[in-house]
Formats: sequence, structure tokens, C-alpha cells
Amino acid sequence: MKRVSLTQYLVEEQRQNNKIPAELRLLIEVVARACKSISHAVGKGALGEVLGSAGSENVQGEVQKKLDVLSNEILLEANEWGGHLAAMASEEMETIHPIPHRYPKGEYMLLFDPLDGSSNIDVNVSIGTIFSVLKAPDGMQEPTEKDFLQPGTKQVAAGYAVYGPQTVLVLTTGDGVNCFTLDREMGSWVLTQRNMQIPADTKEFAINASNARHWYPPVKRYVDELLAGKTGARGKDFNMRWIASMVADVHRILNRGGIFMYPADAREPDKPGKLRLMYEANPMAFLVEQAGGAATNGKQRIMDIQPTKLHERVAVFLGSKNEVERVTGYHGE
Ligand code: P6P
Repeated sequence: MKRVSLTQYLVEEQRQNNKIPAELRLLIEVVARACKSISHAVGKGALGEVLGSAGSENVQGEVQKKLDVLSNEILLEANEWGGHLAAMASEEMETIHPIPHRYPKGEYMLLFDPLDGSSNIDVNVSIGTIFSVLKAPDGMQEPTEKDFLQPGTKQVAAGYAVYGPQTVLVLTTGDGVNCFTLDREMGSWVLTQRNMQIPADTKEFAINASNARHWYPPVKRYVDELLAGKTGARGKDFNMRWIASMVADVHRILNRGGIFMYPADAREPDKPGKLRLMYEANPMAFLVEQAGGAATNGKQRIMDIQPTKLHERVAVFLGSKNEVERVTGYHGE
């Protein structure tokens, strides 16, 4: 494949179908650059000064930051001066982060989970950054949390970075899904997979099976059928993977199919699930749908959900279309 950089890809997209206005192109490039910095910090591991709270102090006399908090700061600092954003929101911050008055404001709002899969940091398993882009409501003055409460169908871009054996950036602006691999020597993102497509069928499922005794009947029945393999209703054997890093599980599914499930369960009947709607489920749902897959909460399309709170949680079933439709169907019975 001819070597195409992220910048060249974005310029060509903007030129061909004008789907990426200049400010959105700048936003994506700034986020991509921030992910490069996070990848660098993550890659240092114990050799860096960012694992855990090392108890040591940095030059400003601050206690060393945890990697997930540092990642949050990298994204905030990278994005606040560019003039492309009106505000940001992050899993790491209780309230929204308006752009400081000393900088110009733009028409976009950026939401992110700066470092997803944090439980894997200290054991060197892939982790990542997830981001979602919304447009600021017309005529918005001072941004409030309410301005962020838009359904996933309003996203204009979404993506994730995986910090693993390779560092990759997977991106959609509503015109398919493309994957860029970080060339560490040149420090550039190189297009390595165009128009990723999820197979409609799969033989691989992802769920934390230690919660099985807490699952509600539809999930229990669906997973039991998978486990029964060719001896049961499905007539074929299935394999299981659970990395406990959503970005890594979703990246596998985008590459070879599968179904990822984090259902609500009886452990906390008042909670609809563990994962966050605005900056985990919605961006991943956008990517998965753009790659021909499906994403529901068991009852409705994730991207149709009208949010009521910035950090609200949601049940997630996403991946190969035919499997997601099947397990969603069980919820409707
Ligand atoms: P569990 C990571 O903490 C995360 O938010 C997702 O990345 C991942 O899929 C899930 O939680 C793992 O949850 O309960 O298996 O540890």
C-alpha cells in the first residue's frame, strides 16, 4: 500500500467529500499527536516516572502523577489552545472542562477516556485512549454539561488508540473506518488499513465470565448456547477472549469479528452496566456501525440513547451484526 500519512488522508477526505472541515481536521491531528505522547509515556513503563504514585516528586515538587491522570492532562493541554473546541469532558473529571477564556473557542466538543483499561497498565497488557467528537449546540454561550447530552448519532468523529505491540489509531468521521499505525522512527501515523469491515458472523465472544452467576436470563441463555458449541442449538464451536481493555477487545473484533458484551447484571440492579455511554460506548458504537457491525444495550441501538448524565453507564453488546441481533432478540422475548 502506498504510504499515506494521517495528515494526507485527512486532507484528501476534506478535498474529496468535504466531510472534514479544517477545524475538525485540526482537532483529529491534535488528538492524534496527544496519543503519540501518551504512547511514549505508557511505553516507558517502570522506567518512566508515571507508574502508580511512585511516591517520588517531580521538579515542581508534585507527587508523581498516575498514568491515567497524566494522559488526561496531555489531552487537555494539547487541545485547549487550538481554537477548535468549546469544551472537553473526560472520564477522569467530574465536571466538563470549558476552554480557558484566554484561548479562542471553536465549534466542537471533545469527550474522552484518556487511558482505558487502567487495570492492565502495571502488567503490560494493551490499554488505550477512546475519544468522541460532538458539535457544540448553535448559539451556545458558556458550555454546560447539558450541551454534551447528545445521542451518539450526533457524533461527527470517533476513534481510539491502542498502546500495544504496535500503537494504532482507529478513526471514523462517518465515512468508514481506517487504521493508522505509529511509525516511531518518523513519529508519524501511517494508513495501514482502509475501510475496516466486521464479518457479520463470528466464532468468538468476549465477556467477563466470572460474572456468570449474576447475568440475567437473556445473557445466560445466549452464552450457554455459545458454550454448548456444536453439541447445542448453535451447531458450531465458539472461542472466548476477554482482555479487560475495551480498546483491545474492540480492535480484535474490528479485525476479525466477534461479539463484545458488558451486560447489566444482578450485582447492582440499579446500574445498567459498567461502561460509560458518552466516551466509551458511543464512540465504539459509531466505529463498529461504520464497519458494518451493530451495537445495542440489549434493547435499543446504543447511538439512539438520549443521555441524561455525562457519566452515565450503559450495557454494551457490540460487534458482528448477526450475533448482536441474536442476543438483542433474546432480550426482547
Ligand atoms: P472487568 C476497563 O476498566 C474497562 O472499563 C473496559 O476497558 C473493559 O472492557 C472493562 O472495564 C473490564 O471490566 O469487570 O472485566 O474488569
